[in-house]
Amino acid sequence: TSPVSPPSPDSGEVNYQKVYNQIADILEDNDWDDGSWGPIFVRLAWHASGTYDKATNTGGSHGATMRFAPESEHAANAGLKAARNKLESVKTANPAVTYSDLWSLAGVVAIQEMGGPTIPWIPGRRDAEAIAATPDGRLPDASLGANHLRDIFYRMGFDDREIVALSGAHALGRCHPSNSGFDGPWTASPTIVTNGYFKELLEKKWVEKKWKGPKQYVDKETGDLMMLPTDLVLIQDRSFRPWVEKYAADEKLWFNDFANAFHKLQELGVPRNGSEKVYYFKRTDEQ
Ligand code: DDH
Repeated sequence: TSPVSPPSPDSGEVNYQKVYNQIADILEDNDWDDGSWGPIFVRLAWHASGTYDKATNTGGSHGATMRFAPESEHAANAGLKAARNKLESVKTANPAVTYSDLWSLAGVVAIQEMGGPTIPWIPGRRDAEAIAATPDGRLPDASLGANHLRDIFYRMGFDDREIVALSGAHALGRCHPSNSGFDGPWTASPTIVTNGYFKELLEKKWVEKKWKGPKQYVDKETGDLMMLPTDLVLIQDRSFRPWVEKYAADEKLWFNDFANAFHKLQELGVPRNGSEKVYYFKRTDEQ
């Protein structure tokens, strides 16, 4: 039997728009990074869900097993403890909301509040014990190439178009030497969801950064922006590149594809029967 119990039917007792608003309220607390917890909340939701393997139906956002070692100690998850801790106040205020729903919802809140598309969201994830954690190595390694990207994302059930669409999340946030070894933001507006990642990929000249750290690229002109080796793969690979071009030219198309792919990512491995209520949250500035 699975160590993850099936979800309870949504009893309607939790007002998820209220929980959304509570997460939105803490997004710009303190002086986190570029002034927002948004990017790291998106990364938490992604790393909690991106462990999914469709062949064995293991991993995924159901379980929130990143609460426990060894998953919390996996190199890919370095730095995410800050995001998990930051969300504790919302968990305390809403004990009926599972960690796995909370982390997933926090990613949705962050994307919407930072100006991104509406992400349809469904509650009902159950938390699991450490035994349900997946082995290390299921998340992508930034130093590798196109084959690796396909191995990782096809394993979850994504295609090339969805790989490129999801990668556009790197418009947000930055790399931290203390977490990943890499350094710098991908765009000049790291707390706003835009198609800027695709534009920068195509428009800037990317040169290898001269430093002692891991191999990464910086824009030749200013040296202020960065790309990982896996980011550059998207303009080098014949099948990925047309999607980079389309998304750079058409932000609406990217918003649409990103919303679908991020929703799909959040649903991977979550048992559903099709009767669940789908939430479309209002942004705080629309209420
Ligand atoms: Fe990413 N990402 N990511 N990423 N990611 C990092 C930061 C952020 C890779 C590596 C890194 C996605 C795909 C990939 C975000 C969202 C998403 C960092 C830096 C590395 C390294 C971490 C640090 O130093 O703090 C690689 C490799 C891939 C890939 O091969 C495809 C996807 C699919 C998403 C998504 O959300 C859908 C976000 C947001 C950040 C910024 C975090 C922050 O603290 O800022």
